[in-house]
Amino acid sequence: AVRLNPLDLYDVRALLSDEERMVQDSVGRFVDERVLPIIGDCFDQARFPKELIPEIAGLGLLGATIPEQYGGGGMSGVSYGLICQELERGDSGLRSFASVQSSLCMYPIFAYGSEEQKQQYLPRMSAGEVIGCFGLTEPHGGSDPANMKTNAKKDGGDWVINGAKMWITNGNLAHIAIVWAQTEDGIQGFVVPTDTAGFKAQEIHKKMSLRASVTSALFFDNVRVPDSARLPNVKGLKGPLGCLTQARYGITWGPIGAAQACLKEVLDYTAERMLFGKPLASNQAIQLKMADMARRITTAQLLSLQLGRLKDAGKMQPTQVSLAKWNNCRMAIDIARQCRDILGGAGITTEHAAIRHALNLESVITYEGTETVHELVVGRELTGINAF
Ligand code: TGC
Ligand code: FAD
Repeated sequence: AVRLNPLDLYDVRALLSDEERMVQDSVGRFVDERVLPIIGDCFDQARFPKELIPEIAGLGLLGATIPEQYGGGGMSGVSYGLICQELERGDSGLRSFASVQSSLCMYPIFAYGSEEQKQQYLPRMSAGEVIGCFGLTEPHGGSDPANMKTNAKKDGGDWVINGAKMWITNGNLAHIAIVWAQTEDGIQGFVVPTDTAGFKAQEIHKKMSLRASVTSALFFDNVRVPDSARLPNVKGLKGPLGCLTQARYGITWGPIGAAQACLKEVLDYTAERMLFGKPLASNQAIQLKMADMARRITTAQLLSLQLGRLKDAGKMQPTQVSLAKWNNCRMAIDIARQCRDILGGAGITTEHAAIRHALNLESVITYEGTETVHELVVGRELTGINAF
């Protein structure tokens, strides 16, 4: 009989185009050769591996779906998903870096920006020369971004921004921040260079999750920007929520990679580990757990692939993204925790990947809409009743 790939039992790879397979392979090689050897130490040291940015950019992973005329990769949504999956097989922090740069910073400039803004920023962001961060969440409650306190007031031809943002990925790395602020005309977005007077980024320490990623608080004290910094083509909460849909789509793929890394690790480990005179893998209780992991990974792969096909056909709906974000994050965190358990004591250090993935996924299941937020989005779709 044909031996199936334990990490792809349904041969989802056969459903990909040649280009999509090539993208997956090139990112996969990069992760195997350049990320896996260092990432455990980066996590221990709470260090984002900045030195990899030029290679990540060189592989075309920043702004992969942005048209080539702006320096992007012009790739399909499915290719972007595979990039997220492979990067997160390495570490959720690395995928977060790429998600924020591509979906939360380049996307709004592309979708809502002026022609000048697109030309000024997108090619250099794709080259990794300009790094962005995305400021939506505020300290008093991220799930309800409509209750935004950060404001921008018109002053002559300028805007003056005051307020604060919390939990901002790439905050202390970024050259520009996409800042969402309340104005007389509703919520609007601004491209704020981080060296503008009155802008301050303060790194958040003591994190037990996403340690190989930079997370910051942002403060705006009379930050003055010209009107040309405003994203002119969107007003209202649908601006930032539209970016979240793009990023959440990628995040449905990422945790598949994390879960695959964990399953692979325990398949190898339990084949070698001898207990009660036989390999741990021959134990029914262990096989049941690993079979269940393969079932859940397979389901998640098919969910994300169909979501990607809908996206590429221009038919993807936010509720469909919510369902997959919820399912796939829950799948991966459960698997990572179980794998940690199967590794026994060896599972508690970063010599093995499971605990690092499990801890990272605590952030992934919370950011970009908590699990509860996504459940309630699906509930609202089913019932027509808004339960928030
Ligand atoms: P509602 O007032 O009904 O809608 C406002 C307008 O937005 C439109 N809309 C969307 N558009 C695009 N994509 C979506 N997902 C959309 N959801 C809603 C909507 O049609 C409406 O448009 P219009 O023209 O009628 O004005 O708002 P709502 O009731 O849908 O929203 C409620 C809720 C709770 C779902 C929303 O506030 C929410 O999603 N909260 C969670 C906030 C969140 O996810 N924050 C994430 C911050 S960024 C981050 O975490 C980055 S992590 C780093 C990394 O990615 O690695
Ligand atoms: P809260 O909104 O206070 O939620 C607290 C709890 O209440 C949660 O369990 C939630 O599910 C629950 N809850 C909320 N509303 C309801 C309800 N109606 N019914 C029932 N339960 C409810 N944000 C950015 O803007 N940019 C970034 O780059 C970014 N990066 C991040 C990186 C990391 C590592 C982390 C941890 C967060 C990041 N975030 C970012 C913020 C993230 O999006 C928020 O943490 C998230 O949206 C939740 O907001 P909160 O933390 O304020 O929790």
